[in-house]
Amino acid sequence: MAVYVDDILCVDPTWGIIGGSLRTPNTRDALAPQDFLYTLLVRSEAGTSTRIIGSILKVLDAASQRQELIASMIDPRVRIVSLTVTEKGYCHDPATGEIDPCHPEILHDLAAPEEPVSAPGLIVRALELRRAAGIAPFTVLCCDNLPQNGRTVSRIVVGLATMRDKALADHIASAVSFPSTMVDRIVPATSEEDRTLIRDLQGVEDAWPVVTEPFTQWVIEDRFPTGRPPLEMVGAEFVSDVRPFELMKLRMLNGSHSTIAYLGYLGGYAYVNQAIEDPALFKLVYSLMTDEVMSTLRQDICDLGAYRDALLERFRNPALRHRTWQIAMDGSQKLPQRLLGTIRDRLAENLPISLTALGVAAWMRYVTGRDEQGSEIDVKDPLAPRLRQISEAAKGSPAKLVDGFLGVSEVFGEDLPRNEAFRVAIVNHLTSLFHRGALATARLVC
Ligand code: CS2
Repeated sequence: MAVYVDDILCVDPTWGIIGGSLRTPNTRDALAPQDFLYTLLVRSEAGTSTRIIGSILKVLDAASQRQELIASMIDPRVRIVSLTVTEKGYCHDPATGEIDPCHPEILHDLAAPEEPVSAPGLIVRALELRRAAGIAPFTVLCCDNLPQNGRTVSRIVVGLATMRDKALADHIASAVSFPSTMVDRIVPATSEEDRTLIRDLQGVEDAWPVVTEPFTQWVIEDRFPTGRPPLEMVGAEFVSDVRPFELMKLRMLNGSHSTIAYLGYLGGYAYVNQAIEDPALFKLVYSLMTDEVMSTLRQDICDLGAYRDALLERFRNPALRHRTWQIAMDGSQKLPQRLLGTIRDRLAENLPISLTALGVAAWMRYVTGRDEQGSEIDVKDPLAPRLRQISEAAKGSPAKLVDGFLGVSEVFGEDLPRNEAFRVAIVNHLTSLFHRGALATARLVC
């Protein structure tokens, strides 16, 4: 978004971004001394280009600058509040898309609505204050990898407001726009090597450069009642229904990404571009998209074969050091939209699910927290403690592990655990992953 808005500044300098960090002050502390400017490094086999991004006016740390952040959110000049808080930032049940009323941050925000700590809590509070002051609401623009992300966030925000004040909830439901979007650009987490590269290339210290790929795609529902930047002038696509684009991206790119991440990490590959060079993993991901995912998508929005081939090229990008461990994070929040949606659609048609089921089994193998050499895996996931308990209770039995994990309804819902074809496929793959390992299993399946 910062790049798109930076591009717009040439034609319309009245726009800008105020960032809000909910988790840590690190980005603010890094960018404040450099006027919130940062270097964008666009890297591929063809080389590296750099540019300075100047669209961020400031970044506020929610923990220590909460009231300043809320004050910014109720400023009438602020027309859009966008969200890139990752799948786990919505305090919701990934299987149903509904708010989790027992989430610690939701419990906090219900008890202290004027000091919200969650993204939904901040949005409800700001909309409440705008309503009280007679200021038109902002548009809420979700840019995270959630299914029907605008509608999902609308249900979460209205759900929280309903638990506080029915009239406020009705106001939000009727007056606030939550357009859906599909955002696609691979952006590995910034590393020390990136900072060193800037120093070598530009001779400057940049505390938080951002490395990415040349490819970018942003598809947005055009529902901005209080205005928006002319993003179509800088490459964004406005459509009436994002859903087909979102399904294609979440299931083709992100479903493959998660499968590569778990099998690649377990197979000893630290980076995506290394894993995709493994013939077995390349063939597996190619077949997963071709033989299982593509049949669940609308065939008319683009040449899906060409889209698949372009994705594989993007995964191969040797200039991006995208860690399999980074993508493997938060799998409990990602699996439903990345792999389980495809599986449900195919089970409904009595179609094979072997390849997508392997992605799910690889996640289960990964979250046991032990790799194939017996070393500990640093599993980052909001449900990690619970997943660890299930793993310990299973005492190494693949069937017990599967039954334990399938019981996590936030991930698998109520239907999949009852589907015997799904369960058997997962048990067989997980047994193979334990006995043969990830790469041998990938070779066997394809
Ligand atoms: C990745 C995504 O970390 C992950 O889960 O799969 O961040 C992916 O890089 C983006 O969705 C690409 O658009």
